[in-house]
Parts: sequence; structure tokens; C-alpha cells
Amino acid sequence: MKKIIALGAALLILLLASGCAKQTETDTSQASVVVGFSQLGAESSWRIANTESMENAAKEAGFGLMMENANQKQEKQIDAIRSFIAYQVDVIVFSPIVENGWDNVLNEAKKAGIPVILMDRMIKTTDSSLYTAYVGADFYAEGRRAGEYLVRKADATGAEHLNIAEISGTIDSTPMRDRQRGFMDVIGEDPRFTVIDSISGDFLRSKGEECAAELLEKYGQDGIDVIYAHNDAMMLGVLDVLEKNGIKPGKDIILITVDGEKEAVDALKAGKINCVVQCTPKLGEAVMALVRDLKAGNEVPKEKHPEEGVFCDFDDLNDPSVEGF
Ligand code: GYE
Repeated sequence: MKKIIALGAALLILLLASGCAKQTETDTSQASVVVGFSQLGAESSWRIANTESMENAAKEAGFGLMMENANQKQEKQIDAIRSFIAYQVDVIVFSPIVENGWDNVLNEAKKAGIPVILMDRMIKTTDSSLYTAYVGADFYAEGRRAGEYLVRKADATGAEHLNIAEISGTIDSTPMRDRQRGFMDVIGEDPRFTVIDSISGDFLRSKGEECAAELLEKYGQDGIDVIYAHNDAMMLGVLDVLEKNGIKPGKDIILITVDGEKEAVDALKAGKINCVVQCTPKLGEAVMALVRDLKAGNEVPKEKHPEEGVFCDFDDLNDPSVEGF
């Protein structure tokens, strides 16, 4: 009898525990801390992994997460932030699609006394008190790593001159600006390199395909030696187009990309991409740690960057640490 009662009690505890876990995930009215999160869209596997990371980390921390997806529209992000202010969430987290145009809504958050954490991308503002902290990659360093790989490749192959086509991310977004700037700062003064064109593929695979077709039409296979894409999604679109045209990716044209999603890392291992500069989407834990610190009244660092590296065809690609997300 005693055993049955004990079992019943254990089951009840389990049921209650699972019930509680569910509540913190979906029912924000029961959570002691509520985070309002404006995600910018679902344009790439990077973004989808990033959203998952935020959801999992909030769940693990026991925080309620109100998430709105803006489908690549800044106006929708502004509306979402306004709704979080109206709801009086504890902390607002958002990933700004572009850098400019946030001052008004962030002033409203400031007046309401709600701290704002920028996740993944930065904003341009003259008033840095409009956000409490930034968690995201150092995109300038990523751009430099892409350039450094190219210098190494040119040194190794003894190339005298290389024509580079750049496929950039969303215009005026931080990763687009800084991945370009970092890359140019490394290769810009080297007479072996000429950037023949730079067009935007908006971080989308479909647009990466369109860009590749446009570049081939304009310059022909012989006119392009290197393609530098600001993310894997666009580069995977490029791969499709090159292969359809009988061009050997990674051999006839050197391909350099950024992110590290599984499909791109597999293409690197297959010799179809030459270099993948890493950018981790797993920022959720660091964001929730900041939320916890803010709620506890602790000082938080203004900027936090994850550690990142490079995978490329100079590496031992059988190493188990070479894997995508
Ligand atoms: O590289 C890209 C995504 O902001 C770092 O956005 C992020 C970028 C990432 O769509 O794949």
C-alpha cells in the first residue's frame, strides 16, 4: 500500500513538473520573468537555429517568451516592440534587421523603464543608452577571416590575379556592412585582387541563385575567380547554379562563405566550397544569462561576442570538431 501511495505521489510530482514546464513556455502570464523577443524573420537555417536557441534557452531558464516574427519587415519589428511595451514585459530582446531607424521606439521602451538587449545585429544611434547590451558576432572579424583565407589561398596557389564577385547580405544590416568592410580591409590594397562586382542577395538562397545567374551572364565563368557570399544560404544557391552550368564549384571558382550550417560544411567536406567562416546562431543562453543578471540588478557588459573560427580546405576536415549546425 505504502508503495502505491509513494508511486502515486511521484507520478503527481512528475505531472505537476511537466505542467509547470509547459506553462513557462506558453503561458507568459504565469512566468515570473517575461521576455519580449522580436525575431527579424526566417530567411536562413542560421535564423531558424537562432530562434530555436532563444526558445530553448528561455524554457531552460524558466522565463516566459513572447516571440513575434517580423518576416523581414522593420515596421513589423517596431510594432512588436510597441506591443511588448504595452504588455510591460521585463526585458525586450530584438534582432534588428537594419541598423538605422530605431531611436523613436527605443525611446518609448526607455521611458517605460524596460531594458533592451540587441541580439545578433547592431543599431546605429547617437544615444547608446537606448540599449542595455549587445550579444552577437564580431562581423568585422568574420570579414577579415574571409579575406585572410583568400590571401592564404592565393599564396598557396601562386595566383597572380583574382577577380572577386561579392554577394552581400541585406543592405544596411550589420553583418552585411561589417563582413564587407573586414574583407576589404584585408584584400583591398593587395594588387592581386579586384572586386569586380558586389550585389545583394538579401541572405536568401533563392536570391543567391539569382545573383549567381546574373554574375555568370555578365562576366562569364572565365571572368570570375572567386565568389564571396555573406552567408551559407546564398552560397548554397550559388552552388546549384554553378553545377547546373557545368562549372565545378570549389575548383573552377573559389567559394568563400559565412555561417557554418550543416549543408555548407558538408559541401566544404565534399570540396565544393573552399572556406566557411563560422558564425554561431546559438546566442540564446548568453541572452538569458543577461536577462537573469538584469533582473538581479547586476551590472552587465555592453557587448558580448561568441568565440568563432574558420573551416577551410587547408584544415583536416575529418576532424570531429568540423561540423555544422
Ligand atoms: O549570417 C545569416 C542570417 O545576422 C548573423 O543573418 C546573421 C545573419 C546570418 O540570415 O544567415
